[in-house]
Amino acid sequence: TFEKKWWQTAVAYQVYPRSFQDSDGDGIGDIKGITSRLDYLEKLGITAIWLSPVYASPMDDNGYDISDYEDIASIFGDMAAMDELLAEADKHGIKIIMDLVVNHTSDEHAWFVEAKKSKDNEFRDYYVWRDQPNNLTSAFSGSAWERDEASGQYYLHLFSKKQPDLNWENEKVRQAVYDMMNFWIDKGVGGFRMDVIDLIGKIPDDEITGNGPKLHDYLHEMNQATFGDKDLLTVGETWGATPEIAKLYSAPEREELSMVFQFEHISLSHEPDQPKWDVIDLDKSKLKTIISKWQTDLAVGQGWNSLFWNNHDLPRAISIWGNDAEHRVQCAKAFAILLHLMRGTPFIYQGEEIGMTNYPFETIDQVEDIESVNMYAERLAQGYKPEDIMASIRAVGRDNARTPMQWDATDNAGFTTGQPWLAVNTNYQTINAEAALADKDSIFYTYQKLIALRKQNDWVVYGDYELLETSDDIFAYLRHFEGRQYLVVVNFSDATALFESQLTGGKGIIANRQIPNDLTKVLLQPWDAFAIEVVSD
Ligand code: TEU
Repeated sequence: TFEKKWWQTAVAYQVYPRSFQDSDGDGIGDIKGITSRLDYLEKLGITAIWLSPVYASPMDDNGYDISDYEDIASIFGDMAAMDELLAEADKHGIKIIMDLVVNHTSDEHAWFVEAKKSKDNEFRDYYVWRDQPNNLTSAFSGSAWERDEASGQYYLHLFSKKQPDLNWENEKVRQAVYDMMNFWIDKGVGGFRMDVIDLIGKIPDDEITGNGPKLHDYLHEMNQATFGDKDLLTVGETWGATPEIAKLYSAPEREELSMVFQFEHISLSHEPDQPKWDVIDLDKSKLKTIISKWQTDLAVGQGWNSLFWNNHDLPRAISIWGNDAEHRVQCAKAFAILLHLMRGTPFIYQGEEIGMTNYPFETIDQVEDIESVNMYAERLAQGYKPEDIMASIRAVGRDNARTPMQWDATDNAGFTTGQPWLAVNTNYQTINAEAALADKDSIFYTYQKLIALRKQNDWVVYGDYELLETSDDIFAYLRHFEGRQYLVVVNFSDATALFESQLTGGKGIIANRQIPNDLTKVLLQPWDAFAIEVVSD
């Protein structure tokens, strides 16, 4: 027995504010722009928005470097606009999940400005200072330690130099974070997405960053001090989670988080322990094994899964693993059907629902992302050829996901009347929301239907999962719920494929081409996908 939660039936949609909708012509998306698109999101059917950071920030990492957690970046609007977004979203039945970035602050945050003043400043110990650096490296290239001229000491930054790491061992830091969370809870937010939360228990001297010994103590303490008695969705970003670790976060009796984002499937784009930039072909059989392991290991009542293909740090999934050219529409629907009929809370990244694609970056001056820009300089210095570095950025650079949302076929895809901060993908005249809404067979309506299916059917939310043995190109699974069975079959390839079974089909559920009459032999065209109730014998 288990308690049903609203966030188990929810479907969330990630908004990257900078690239969603500009309302004032400065070329940068903003909060009023988001509010103006709530009708669109309600039509899609989503019930929560994960809002990437909108807080005050010098924007070294597009807002993941926060200088004031209780203020809004002026390029995005102000607190009145934020309050309006919360109120309007509520009217549309949509909860706002705030991005909680508390592994680090901006170096322009008042705490760090104080901390830098002297070794005995009362905020000094809010951050991590050492007399000597060790071998820890930054996710954005180079050492994770930066020398502070005034004191001669080094501060830790696991991300950019402008993102000093907070010292979670300091109880005052933890209390300040909890107070800030309660400020937002009091405003009526629906929950938090917790940025790199698995790093807060780091032991820098032992070069331990992820999954430190006190991590779960801190999260339980946070839960009790903030959202524990509220019905909020909390999702931790945990690059280092295994299913066992995910249970520590999400088992209800542990009182930590609702769920985590795990990246085991995503990390198949490169060899383990190799840089993400050295991209390898997808091993489809591993993809099935990994996804299936997460589906079965996080049983209902013992933990909870999130489900996603895309976010603002990743390439567009159909571009890296699917087909974003001649089979783009069929492929985007196949990815959607495959993921949205699994157990867990799905997260859609803006533009995914219309099949947006990677951007054909050719030169580094077209790229804004600090991770890509720093990697480019580092690899150039190491002797890599510019064209090889650009090939990596084209494949997996973060700006692929950050090009402006394509709303219509007018200038700048309807994103802005000004000069967009990052180029609009040239395919916007065919790939845009207006065109999708006008075509009843569009990717948008496949997502709309999948979201509705989840709202209406407990088997989608809670059913057990069983992978079926097939050829590598086919991804097929059964869901079992209250004596009924549901079959999902996807041809995860550019070629035709044969699905064979001894099952007898019943009522069709969804398909991107057609529901087969006979499940004994089904010839699937590239990226065909269908779901059908199975008549048990
Ligand atoms: O990302 C965490 C993180 O580790 C990323 O740097 C990730 O490794 C990389 O993008 C994939 O190659 C989170 C945020 O989602 C990201 O946007 C921030 O830049 C980062 O934290 C720092 O806050």
